[in-house]
Amino acid sequence: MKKISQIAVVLAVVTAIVLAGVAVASTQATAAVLSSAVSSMNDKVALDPFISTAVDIRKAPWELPAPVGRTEPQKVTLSLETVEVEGKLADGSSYAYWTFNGTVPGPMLRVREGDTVELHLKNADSSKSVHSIDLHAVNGPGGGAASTQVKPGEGKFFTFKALNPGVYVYHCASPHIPSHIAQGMYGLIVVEPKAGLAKVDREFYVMQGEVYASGRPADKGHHQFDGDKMRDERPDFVVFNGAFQALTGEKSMKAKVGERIRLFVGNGGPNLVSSFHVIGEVFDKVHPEGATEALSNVQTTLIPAGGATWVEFTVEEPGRYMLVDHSISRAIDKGAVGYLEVEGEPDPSVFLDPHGHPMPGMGGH
Ligand SMILES: [Cu+2]
Repeated sequence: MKKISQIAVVLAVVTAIVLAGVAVASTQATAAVLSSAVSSMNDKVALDPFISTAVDIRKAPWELPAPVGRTEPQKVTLSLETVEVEGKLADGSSYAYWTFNGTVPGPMLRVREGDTVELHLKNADSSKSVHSIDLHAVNGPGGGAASTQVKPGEGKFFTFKALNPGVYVYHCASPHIPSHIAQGMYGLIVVEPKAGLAKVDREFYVMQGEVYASGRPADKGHHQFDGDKMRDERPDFVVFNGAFQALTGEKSMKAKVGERIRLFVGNGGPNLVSSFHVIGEVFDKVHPEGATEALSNVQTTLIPAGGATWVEFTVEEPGRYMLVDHSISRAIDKGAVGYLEVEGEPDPSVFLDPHGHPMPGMGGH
C-alpha cells in the first residue's frame, strides 16, 4: 500500500508539473498574441518627410452658395478646375490630394429645378492625370463623364437640364475611378425645387470620405496613397471635408440657440456607408438619400457611398455638438468628427446639468 501511495504522489507531482508547464506555455502564448497585437497597433509606418509647403485643402463648411431665390428657370454657367495639390492630412502629415478647385470637397454647386446648366471643366496645367466629372444630377450618359475627360491644361464643357430636385454627389470618373475619388475628387450639387427650400438661419456643407493613406493618424510625415488598403476597404482615415478632424478648431461650425440649421451632407466614399449622427441632437427633418419626401425625428441616417442627404434641426441649448459617423471608431480613431459650437442662453427646462460639465473635445486642428 505504501508503494502504491508513493507512486500516486509521484504521479500527482508529475501531473502538477506538466499542467503548470502547459499553463505557463499557454500564458506565454496569450501574452505573445496580445503583445503582437499591441505592437502591430503601435508599429510606426516609415513615411517620407512632411511636405512643409502642404496647403489647407479643408473646405470650410460655411462656404456654400446662397439659396437660388428665382421663380423661373434660366441658363446657368458653372466652371470647375481640377487641381492636384500637396495638402495637410493631419497635424504634421501631408498627402497628395486630387481636387476640384483645390479643396475637399470641391465647391457646392446650386441651381434650380428646370435650369439648363453649361458645365465647364478645366484641368490645371500642373496636373499629371486626366480628370473628368460625373454629376449624379445629370440625366445622360456617364453623368457627363464621357464628355469631360480632360488632359492637363485642357478644358471641355457639356450642357444638361436639371430635371430632378435634390442633393447629388459629383465626382471624378477617370480611370482608375476609385483612386481619383479616394484622393479627394468629389462634391455636391443641390438642385432646388421650383418653390425653393424652406428658409433656415444657417446652412453648412459637409462631405465624408475615406483616405487610404500609407500611415495611421499618429504617424507623422508624408503619406502615400495605398491601393491595397483601398481594395480591402480598410482605411485608417475616415474624414469630413478632407482631413483628420477637419471640422474642429477654426473650421468648427457656429450657431446660436434657437436657430434653425440645415446640413447638406454627402458621402464621396469611395467605399463606406456613413451612419451620420449629431451627438446631442435629433434631426427634426431628414431627406433620406436626398429624397424629396422627409422623415421626422431621426437620430442617425445612412448616407451611401455616392449618396447625399439634407437634415434640419433647431438648436435648443448652448454647447458643443459633434458630427460623427456613428460607426464610431471612424469618428474617435479615424477622424470623422466635426464640431457645431452653439452660443446662447440655456433653457433648464430642456436640459439641466447641475455641475455644468463642458463637452470634451477631440484635440486635432
Ligand atoms: Cu480625376
